[in-house]
Amino acid sequence: MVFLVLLRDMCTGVGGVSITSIRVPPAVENGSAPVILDCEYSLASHEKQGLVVQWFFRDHPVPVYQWIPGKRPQDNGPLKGRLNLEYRASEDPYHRHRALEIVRPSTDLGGDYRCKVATFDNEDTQNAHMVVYVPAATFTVGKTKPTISTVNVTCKVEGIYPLPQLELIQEDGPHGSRMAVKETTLFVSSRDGRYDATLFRVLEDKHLPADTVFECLLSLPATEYQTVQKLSYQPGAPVSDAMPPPDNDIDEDQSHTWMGSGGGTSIPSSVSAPHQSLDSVVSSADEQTLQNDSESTDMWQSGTGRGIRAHETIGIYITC
Ligand SMILES: *[C@@H]1O[C@H](CO)[C@@H](O)[C@H](O)[C@H]1NC(C)=O
Ligand SMILES: *[C@@H]1O[C@H](CO)[C@@H](O)[C@H](O)[C@H]1NC(C)=O
Ligand SMILES: CC(=O)N[C@H]1CO[C@H](CO)[C@@H](O)[C@@H]1O
Repeated sequence: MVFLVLLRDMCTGVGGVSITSIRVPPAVENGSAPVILDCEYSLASHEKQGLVVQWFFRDHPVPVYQWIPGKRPQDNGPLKGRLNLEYRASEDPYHRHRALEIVRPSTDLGGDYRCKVATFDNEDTQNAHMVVYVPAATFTVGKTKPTISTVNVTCKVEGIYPLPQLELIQEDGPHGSRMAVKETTLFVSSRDGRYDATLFRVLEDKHLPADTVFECLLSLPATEYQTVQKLSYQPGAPVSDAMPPPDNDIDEDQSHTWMGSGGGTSIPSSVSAPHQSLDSVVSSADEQTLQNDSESTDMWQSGTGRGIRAHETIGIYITC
């Protein structure tokens, strides 16, 4: 008995102040209602004197918030003027102003937050991340027919923050299999602190089943934000075109030509990593663009004089 009591006393003595939970909303929309970032801790009664609660933001070296019981809380740096300093997380005088209330969260206040609770003898810290996002202003999926036997499927998003993830998915008919379309090309630009992104892939009709549905999946990492746009597509000649669809012989010929020189013209059947970030897509697209020239030249030269159009087509498939 005596031993146990001793042990417990030692533990509270050694452990001291300890953060029991940090509660930060993982994602909030830009300009939304006030949010609370809370930091709960346990405190031994002998530690109450000398308690300091601080919040740090991103890599700012000085705290953006500090509270010492009995004193007024102070805001600082990027949080200056952005907090409701009257907010009370608790009526307990040693816990009262431990939390931040951000009155109007905005994108510049997204990032890592660290709560630090210190007493004369001990301290504890914990981190949490908050994303402040801007939903897409527009998000569309569209198609064009660069040639009679191909389709260019394009996902386009405008005015979103932070960098989104875009994925193109091919669905074979309403209840068919779904797979991520690989070897897509991505362009990203930014204006006014928000991103525009375009993702596309040129596919050959002969590799697509009737009633293909293309799905563009837009999401923001670390948030619940996710939205989908769909497009159905009938492979074959353009509907408005009076010409009959290309017959099978022609298809076969082209297929042989391209397979023979490129060797990789079929749609890959495996599924890409489900949520590749734009960063990695951009960089892999870049690398692949660098590769394409030499490869397509090699491929082209290993073929036997096939004219500009075939060359371009090979280029497209090898590009990514
Ligand atoms: C977030 O909203 C604020 C206004 O509340 C605005 O000034 C800012 O530009 C917005 N951020 C982005 C990235 O659009
Ligand atoms: C496919 O569409 C994208 C986006 O609209 C465009 O940038 C690209 O040039 C198009 N490619 C072809 C071969 O039509
Ligand atoms: C066929 C093709 O897409 N060629 C491009 C390959 O990448 C280079 C850049 O390294 C471009 O200049 C080519 O147009």
